[in-house]
Amino acid sequence: MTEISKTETSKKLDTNYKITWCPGCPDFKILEAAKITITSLMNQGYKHENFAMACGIGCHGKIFDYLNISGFYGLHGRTIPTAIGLKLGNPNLNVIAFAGDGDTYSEGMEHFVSAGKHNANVALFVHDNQSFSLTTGQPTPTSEKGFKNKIDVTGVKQTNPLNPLMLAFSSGISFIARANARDPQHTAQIMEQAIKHKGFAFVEIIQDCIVFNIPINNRDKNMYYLNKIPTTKEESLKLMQEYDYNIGNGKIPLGVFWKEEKITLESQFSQLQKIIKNKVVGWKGLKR
Ligand SMILES: Cc1ncc(C[n+]2csc(CCOP(=O)(O)OP(=O)(O)O)c2C)c(N)n1
Repeated sequence: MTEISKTETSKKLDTNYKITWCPGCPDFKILEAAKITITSLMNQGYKHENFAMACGIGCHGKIFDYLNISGFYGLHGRTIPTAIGLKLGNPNLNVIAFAGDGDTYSEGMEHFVSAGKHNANVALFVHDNQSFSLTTGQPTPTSEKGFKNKIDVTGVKQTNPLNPLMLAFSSGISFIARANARDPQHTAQIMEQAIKHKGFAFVEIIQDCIVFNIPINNRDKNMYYLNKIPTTKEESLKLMQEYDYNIGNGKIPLGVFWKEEKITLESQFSQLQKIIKNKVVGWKGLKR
């Protein structure tokens, strides 16, 4: 992927909606990374009209208004099945799901776990700010131990936060990666690999919440980049466990932790093969 600056992203991806994220929120950076990724793919021949997104409800979900691709602004917790539905509706689409950590690991947990089993060719980008931010900062499964918030003023009582990478691995998800929202160029590189992966690709994006989860902000000094994809399960699992989602505990590796080829969901439906073969895009050509 050649580096594309913020100002070089395709104007086709812009919208006129007023952005209502808090000034300084890393959601701006995730939007920037998504625009860089799609511009890069369009430069490689991918068509603008072939991209589609599904978004959850939450601060992250507002990206639906700011990124000009088709899609479905769905329900909180149902981002993954909505994305899979889009893919099965037309398997020629490059389907991206933008979800929150509350959305994915709390109310939508069962869909996340099933995603690995079905392996639809969809890329899931989770904006993980370790809190339910739109609803003013209640704890999610990845919130750090002792996280103080409005409903738990003395801090969350738990052993440890959920490690979503480990859950993805045990659910059989075929592409597992982590990125830092504050580094949109690296995030875009990971997003591009996720979209190109043939199967369900999960990218956990570490994100600050500058209003409701102050202690998690700016963990860059603990982060480092993996220079290759681990080839053994043991190596992958070891790297996934380096960071336990408690602030200040250990190094935070970024990059691709796991990648394997598996049969995809859409390739197993005989009804979809004609659409795939004829490279149909748009509703007209979808008549079966
Ligand atoms: C079915 C359903 N359950 C709950 C809600 C309430 N709700 C809306 S946004 C939100 C929090 C979103 O948190 P997260 O997914 O982590 O996204 P963030 O706002 O942090 O980006 C919740 C609980 C809802 N709108 N719909």
